[in-house]
Amino acid sequence: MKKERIGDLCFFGGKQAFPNKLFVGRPNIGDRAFLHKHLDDILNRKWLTNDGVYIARFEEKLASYLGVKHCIALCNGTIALQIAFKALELRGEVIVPSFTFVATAHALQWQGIKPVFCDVDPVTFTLDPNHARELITPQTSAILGVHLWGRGCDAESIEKLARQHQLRIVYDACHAFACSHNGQKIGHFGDMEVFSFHATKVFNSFEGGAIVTNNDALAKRIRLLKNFGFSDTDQVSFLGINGKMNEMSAIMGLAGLDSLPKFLQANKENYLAYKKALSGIKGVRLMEYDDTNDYNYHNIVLDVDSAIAGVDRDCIVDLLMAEGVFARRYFYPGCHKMEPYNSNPIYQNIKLPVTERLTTRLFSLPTGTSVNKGDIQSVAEIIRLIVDNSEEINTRIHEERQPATEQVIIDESWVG
Ligand code: T4K
Repeated sequence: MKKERIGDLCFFGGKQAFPNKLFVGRPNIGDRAFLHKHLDDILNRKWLTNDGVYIARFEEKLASYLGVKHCIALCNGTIALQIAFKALELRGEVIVPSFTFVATAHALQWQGIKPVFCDVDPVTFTLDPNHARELITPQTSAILGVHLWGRGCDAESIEKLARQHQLRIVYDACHAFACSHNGQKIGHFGDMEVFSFHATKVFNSFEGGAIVTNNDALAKRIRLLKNFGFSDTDQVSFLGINGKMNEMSAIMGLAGLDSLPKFLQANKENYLAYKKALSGIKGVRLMEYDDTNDYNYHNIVLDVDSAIAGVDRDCIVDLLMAEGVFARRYFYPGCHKMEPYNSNPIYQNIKLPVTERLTTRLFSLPTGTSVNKGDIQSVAEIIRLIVDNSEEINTRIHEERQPATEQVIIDESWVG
């Protein structure tokens, strides 16, 4: 049923639009017959992890898809980042955007490396090389860029800066599988790039990740690092960890990779459907992808200018949540405002104006193979209704406002 007046909104007593809920990050799942067949094979052969045949096949397929020399499959993106830092022997300080998922910063901190938070470019939302330049100190060992939501960092300026100061470069490419930058596939930039194949990514291996590099020596070191440092049976060469992917994850990854064209197509169609359905809503702008590169369109990110829309981002998110649309305020409030950074005196006076502006304005909407065009139309209609009636909504919300986000989260009907 189309919602036409404020009273139709669930927050104000109307019927919920999506009783079955719509989630950001709903997994895209590949061919089930393939999965079942190969799961049986894994069980029959009784080889479950530790460089099994499916892991090797997954790595080969990934390397070939990306056109990189080496791909090492790992248990998740966070451990992959940490292994990347260890392989490069990073220490001291690493420059990293605050506007990212907290795993990017935590992976540094977990290794005793100080994340030095950098602002982002207001257009691409990726690390601002000019600000990065100001943050370089004698302790800086690397720049860690994030290809946020699949849009590539300014790799050319970062490369130049790193060369001038003899810094290593790592890219967190967890959002950027199947994307390109200046005509080059993501995966080829910096010393190495790190992907995530978490359930919420464009394709997944349940949990999983990979490091890709064109550097032979680094690849060799990463392979040792992910397996406790074993260089031979009973022979440990240095401090390693258990970062291995397992066979079950590898077949999930293989199934996802085979279905990737289908996932990319669904995402692109959803993006275009959102674009059409949201057009003309004042103060609400869909994040753009230019035509010159490949994107996975896996993130539907909206920017709310409250001065024009008449309502703020949080109001729209609360009203959508009440409708069963689990929109997310990625990446609020920014890593520097999260623990352990926020209360650490060394982070007290940092100024990241672009990051701080974006964290109050952006939010993500559901997409992927679980979302259909009718869903998109309904979500956009709800947003349009909110903005068209912003004045009255603001008045009523102040009277009726409950913490809607919390209410919905503790409502367990959506779990399972
Ligand atoms: N770098 C960047 C830039 C990243 O974005 C990430 C991860 C990493 C590094 C680290 O990579 P991994 O170590 O995770 O491989 C989720 C994911 O857990 C996380 O992987 C992802 N980024 C991040 C952006 O999103 P949360 O805290 O938002 O997760 P959660 O549990 O709230 O779920 C997100 C949404 O997905 C919900 O709407 C529910 C839905 N969902 C989730 C799962 C797991 C499903 O529908 N089904 C599922 O199975 O972090």
